[in-house]
Amino acid sequence: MTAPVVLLERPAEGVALIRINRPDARNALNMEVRKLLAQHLTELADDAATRCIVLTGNDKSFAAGADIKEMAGAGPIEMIQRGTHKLWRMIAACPKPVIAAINGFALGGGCELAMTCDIIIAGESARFGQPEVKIGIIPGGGGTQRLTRAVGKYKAMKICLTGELFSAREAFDMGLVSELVPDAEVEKRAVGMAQQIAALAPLAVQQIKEVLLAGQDASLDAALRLETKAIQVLFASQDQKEGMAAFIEKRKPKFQGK
Ligand code: CO8
Repeated sequence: MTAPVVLLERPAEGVALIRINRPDARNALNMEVRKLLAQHLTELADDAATRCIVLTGNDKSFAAGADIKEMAGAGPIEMIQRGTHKLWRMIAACPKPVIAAINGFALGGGCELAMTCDIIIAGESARFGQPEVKIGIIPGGGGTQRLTRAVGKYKAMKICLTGELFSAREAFDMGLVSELVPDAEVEKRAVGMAQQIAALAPLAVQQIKEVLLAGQDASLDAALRLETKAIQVLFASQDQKEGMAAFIEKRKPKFQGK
């Protein structure tokens, strides 16, 4: 029996780890991988025991992009019928924080997948890029838009128009990577950070993700109103009462997501 192309693990309390597992294809994202990623993230969104998610690959590759062999002969109607765009949306719609833990290649759809995550932790030897232009297409998983929002027009244009790969250090310097760590530490650091987030108030954590993402594409005034409503609503939560009481009583809070 062949191993599943996506594995689900539980490395710590409150933390789920999704591992892309196609080492022979540098973790290229075929339809099966994408469907499983969408399925796991949708299920984890409804799983009360999961408060933070880590998405990772292996030591050689996070993901080397969409599976070129699977799409080389496809026509436009088949590309529509495959519904890849819907799967991307399902992956990006996860309301819980997702941390990308990246070793090796994060190219094309792999870089785009990382950019649907909320925090990116990369090993020092990781390589990023949007090389689609070199095979006659363009980034199609959100790369032209998310990359521009992350690093600005002039860096995004250079990356997408030349297709050149760039280092984890460069990615960190331009704001695409949240934290740069030694290669061997990537997964441990990502799980540690996920544990830290998992111990915090889940409703507040999810509101931060929602407001931050929705606010990016709204006017400052509308975005600030969203933020105001979100903080006001959180005053209805038990976790707000618990968090503030614990501070005043000088003890550790116990958050329940209520
Ligand atoms: N697709 C399919 N197979 C791949 C891919 C890929 N993206 N990447 C690597 N592989 C396979 C290779 O074909 C090879 O298979 P085999 O052993 O059968 O020959 C195996 O993985 C190992 O690859 P290499 O021998 O090339 O390994 P190297 O370590 O020398 O190089 C690289 C690794 C640099 C990652 C190299 O393989 C490479 O350049 N890969 C392609 C990268 C790329 O162009 N990615 C962009 C793809 S397009 C895309 O992502 C568009 C996304 C949007 C889709 C939205 C649709 C609507």
